[in-house]
Amino acid sequence: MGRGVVPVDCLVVAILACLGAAAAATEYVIGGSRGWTAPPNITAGYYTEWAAGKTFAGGDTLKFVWNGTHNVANVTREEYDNCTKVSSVLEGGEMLDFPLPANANGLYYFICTVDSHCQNGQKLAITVISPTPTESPNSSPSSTAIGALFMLVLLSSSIVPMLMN
Ligand SMILES: *[C@@H]1O[C@H](CO)[C@@H](O)[C@H](O)[C@H]1NC(C)=O
Ligand SMILES: *[C@@H]1O[C@H](CO)[C@@H](O)[C@H](O)[C@H]1NC(C)=O
Ligand SMILES: *[C@@H]1O[C@H](CO)[C@@H](O)[C@H](O)[C@H]1NC(C)=O
Ligand SMILES: *[C@@H]1O[C@H](CO)[C@@H](O)[C@H](O)[C@H]1NC(C)=O
Ligand SMILES: [Cu+2]
Repeated sequence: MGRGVVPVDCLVVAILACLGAAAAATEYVIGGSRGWTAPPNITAGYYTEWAAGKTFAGGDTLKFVWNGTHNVANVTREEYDNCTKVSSVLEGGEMLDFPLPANANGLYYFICTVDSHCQNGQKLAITVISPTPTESPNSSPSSTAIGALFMLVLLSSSIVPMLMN
């Protein structure tokens, strides 16, 4: 059993090192060309759909850009769910960069506290994965690694036949 497990662990470490090197500081313009806005310019759930399938890593920058009156508040899960009008907002004059700390890990929540923008869908929840996770007996880093491994296997099983044609 041990013999089977060790090579897989080595592979996982190599893949993570690869991902870490490849993922050097991406800048994400939140919401793409729509920017950071509220209905009628977006539909409810727009930012959830926008974030789906994107990988956010420590060191990346979240770039919020908007027209008109909006703000950015970095909030807790509960405040995100409740659209709580927190007093601590990041003001940016239609632009705000939020650099994710290099060791950022876990969930980050952002809302706009202007009027009922948050209730109408101007809210963003993202999962951040640090490219250099600290060693931990906790199972979440290894399930992340296994997820990455599955992705790689899926990718290579679709790329290799293409290359062989
Ligand atoms: C802001 O308005 C300008 C001019 O209409 C437009 O070109 C730009 O795309 C808008 N930006 C956002 C983030 O909506
Ligand atoms: C919708 O977006 C356009 C351009 O992107 C902008 O000019 C307009 O002010 C926005 N409308 C609202 C209600 O935010
Ligand atoms: C943003 O929220 C996270 C999670 O609650 C917190 O660790 C971090 O210090 C906050 N950053 C800023 C700039 O408010
Ligand atoms: C969120 O709403 C629930 C139910 O209305 C309330 O019990 C809770 O205190 C609220 N939390 C925050 C952080 O506003
Ligand atoms: Cu707003």
